[in-house]
Amino acid sequence: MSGPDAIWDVRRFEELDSTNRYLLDLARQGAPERVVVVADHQTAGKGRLGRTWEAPAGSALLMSVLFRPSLPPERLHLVTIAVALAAADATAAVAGFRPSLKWPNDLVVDDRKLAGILAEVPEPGAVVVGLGLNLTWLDPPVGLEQSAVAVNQVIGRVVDRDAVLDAVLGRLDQHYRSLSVDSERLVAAYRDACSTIGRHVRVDLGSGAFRGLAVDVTIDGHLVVDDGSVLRTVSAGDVVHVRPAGAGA
Ligand code: BT5
Repeated sequence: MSGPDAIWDVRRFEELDSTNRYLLDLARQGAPERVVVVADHQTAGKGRLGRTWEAPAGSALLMSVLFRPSLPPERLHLVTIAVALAAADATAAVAGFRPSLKWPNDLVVDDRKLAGILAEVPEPGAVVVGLGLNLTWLDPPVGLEQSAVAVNQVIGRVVDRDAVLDAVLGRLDQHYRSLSVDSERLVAAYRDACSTIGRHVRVDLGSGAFRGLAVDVTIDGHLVVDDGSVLRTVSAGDVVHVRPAGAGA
């Protein structure tokens, strides 16, 4: 066998509640890494922090991948970074434009969200990373008209979902391998693609929020924000790109 299916165990479904939920259960039953679950439709797609992921049937690439990386827990975010880079590379290869990456986990086009990524840990040493990439919308889901975008809206034509899936898996194989041999190079590629660096941001930590200038991403994939007095390293949280204080509307 050749192509990505030789190195990924891809399992396709018409409908699941959530590809992440399904693969989390498989992981707890001992599934090996590189199992990939793809669904045409999710009835309960998950975002982070209990939020939902909306995707009309057949409109998106909805996939989850199981990894069992040799990484300490504080470096697990690097796997999400590998998936984000692979998704951006695949979009460039198949659709001809390159979305930027908004820390920690979004692919964006002009600040509109094209894709989201959800990483969940089913058991120590394992991580399931889910990707939802908007491909074909007639109309955006209600409520997302201003904040989200799909590939066909950007390029005016429809791309083939399986071509995007194959491209994601091909690039992901390279990025995931480079994680163990040269994670500095992976993070350097992420920094180049990351539109959060250099932006004024509001960081919501759950326990509180602060504003500052995003200045870097660490070798563990964490965001460094200058809050005006100190550099703060953010390992998890919600980030909003904002206008600098004092800037006009
Ligand atoms: C994410 O959460 O961005 C992670 C999304 C991961 C979805 C994939 S699909 C395959 C796999 N299986 C799952 O069950 N999930 C993963 P977060 O950063 O919390 O963003 C969620 C927010 O994005 C929502 O509250 C909405 O505001 C918005 N949103 C929902 N659907 C969207 C869409 N299709 N496109 C853009 N934004 C969306």
